Amino acid sequence: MEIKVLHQVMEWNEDVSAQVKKTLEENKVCLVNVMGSPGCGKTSFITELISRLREEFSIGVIEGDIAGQIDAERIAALGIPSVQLNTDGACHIEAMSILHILPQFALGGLDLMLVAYIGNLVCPAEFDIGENFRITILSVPEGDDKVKKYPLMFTDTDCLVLNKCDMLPYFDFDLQAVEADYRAVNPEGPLFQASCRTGEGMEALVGHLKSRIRSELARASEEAEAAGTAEAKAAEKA
Ligand SMILES: Nc1nc2c(ncn2[C@@H]2O[C@H](COP(=O)(O)OP(=O)(O)O)[C@@H](O)[C@H]2O)c(=O)[nH]1
Ligand SMILES: [Mg+2]
Repeated sequence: MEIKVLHQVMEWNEDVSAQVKKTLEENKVCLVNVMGSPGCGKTSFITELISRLREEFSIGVIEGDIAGQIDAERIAALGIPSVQLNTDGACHIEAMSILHILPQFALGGLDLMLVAYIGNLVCPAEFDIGENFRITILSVPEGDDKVKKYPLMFTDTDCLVLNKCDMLPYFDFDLQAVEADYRAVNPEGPLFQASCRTGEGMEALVGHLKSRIRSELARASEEAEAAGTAEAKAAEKA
């Protein structure tokens, strides 16, 4: 029996993600999507990033979870504006949800929006939420076979963080195998070993992210300037 494959939702999502991108660009905000399994350390990682990036960037956080507001509370306790997105059972975030949430922030004053995606290794890779770039976190206790089993999460990402490296002595986790599997699906993607618990590896990782965020913000400024010049020219001609 032939099975119909429908693409409508994805197309609709892409259209809305373009609106998210436009809103972010107009406000010169860089959106970073942090993805990974439940418990891999997304919120811990965001907390680490906040403490290491807040001097340079003004930060907002969208915490995606199926239910509850524990994580948004963790972020708000740091004095960072945060919104909890509850998907009420859905395992992915729609770009439309991000578009609705963005006006909750004073976007004009923000540089960086961090999104903690719903904990999941299957769906997140398939949904473009208008992000500038993606980080996938894989933590040591999850096992070293995850890149092989869920390749899309590691293909469609701009950076892989191996978190909880402080746990390496206690698990049979083959770092070299994970790196080889990652290279097979994402030959150019940077890979960082880190621990949100000990801070190990965070400096190199944060250095990489800082320069990536800076270049995204510089590009948004250039594009806004170019759009302003084009508008001024059009007004001159009129
Ligand atoms: N040992 C260790 N535990 C960590 C590390 N990062 C996070 N955790 C712990 O892992 C658990 C889940 O972290 P959380 O940030 O809530 O994960 P999330 O569900 O992906 O947001 C918490 O108990 C954290 O304290 C790490 O690098 N090492
Ligand atoms: Mg969390």
